[in-house]
Amino acid sequence: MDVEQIETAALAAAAAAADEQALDQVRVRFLGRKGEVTALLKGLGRLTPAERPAAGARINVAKGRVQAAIEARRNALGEEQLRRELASEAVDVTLPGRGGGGGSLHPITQTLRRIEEIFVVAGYDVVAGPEIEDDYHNFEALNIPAHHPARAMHDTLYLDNGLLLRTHTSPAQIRVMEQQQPPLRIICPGRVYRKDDVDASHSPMFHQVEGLVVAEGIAFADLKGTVVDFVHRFFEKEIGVRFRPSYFPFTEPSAEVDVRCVHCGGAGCRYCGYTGWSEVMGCGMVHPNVLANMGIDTERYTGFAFGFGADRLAALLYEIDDMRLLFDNEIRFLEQFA
Ligand code: 2NL
Repeated sequence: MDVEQIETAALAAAAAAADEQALDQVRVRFLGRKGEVTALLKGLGRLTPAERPAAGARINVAKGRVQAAIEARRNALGEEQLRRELASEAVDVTLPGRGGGGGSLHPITQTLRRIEEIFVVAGYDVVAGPEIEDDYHNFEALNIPAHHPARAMHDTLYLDNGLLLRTHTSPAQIRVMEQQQPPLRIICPGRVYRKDDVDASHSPMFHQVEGLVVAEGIAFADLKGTVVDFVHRFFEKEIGVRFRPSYFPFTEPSAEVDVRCVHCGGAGCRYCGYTGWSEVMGCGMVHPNVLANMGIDTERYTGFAFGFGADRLAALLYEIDDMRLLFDNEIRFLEQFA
């Protein structure tokens, strides 16, 4: 075979190589140690000195063309491979997102916000206080002296340093009265702690909201109107409300407030103990001793106060029959309040 034929065959073979491996075989066949172009170069020795320069030059041109053709094919194969990879890994940025993953507020947080909204619209300030309290603010100032039987109602959690975890949010309201003279109109939501074992209706930590109004001429009628209006706004219906006489050391007179059972509507069921009513809060006229402890003139000012568990209210609103669900953070439960 002459150089022309070998060059033509080599260029055709290089162009036809389907992959790197085939291309390398082409290189070995023509340019390898025993390759066809190499053989032509070796054959130069058999020519006369006169023939040799022209033939050698021609073979070297052919060798250069074959090398260039192989190199060009290698580049083309590489580009094809890159294009295939890019196509297979292509991301369609115009596709809609997978969505989901958005969080939502815990039902207790939603309930607290709902309660705050109702009172803020009515002109109340929302105040907070420390969860670690001293005996004075949690008990003494609230007309609960040491050894008073009412302290037993409170199953207090004490710290080693003599301080305690507040059993209600009243101490935060005491701290406001220490700083501010009447008229006062505040609510105090927050965590409170009791030495209770966990069951369907008890938790050692729960959320309380207390309210306090102190001004001239405040009467029990104001308390009743405020409580009934709040309950109707909270449940978004004119649910039945009743007041029962009760006792708290920090209010006189005192009352407990029941609403018509949300489960049976008053017919009686296991949730309301077959009474048709659910207890939702305690309240009363602020005891004059409490006002006097704060240096408030009890001849001029009177006040009312109330307190309720926000977790209990959330359970009634959402018809949750076991409060443990509110503290377990089971995602399938929480998703229902998204
Ligand atoms: C309940 C009862 C109540 C109060 C809380 C209060 C606060 C001050 C003065 C007087 Cl600073 N009273 N708070 C009054 C009556 C009842 O809570 O059963 N809570 C879960």
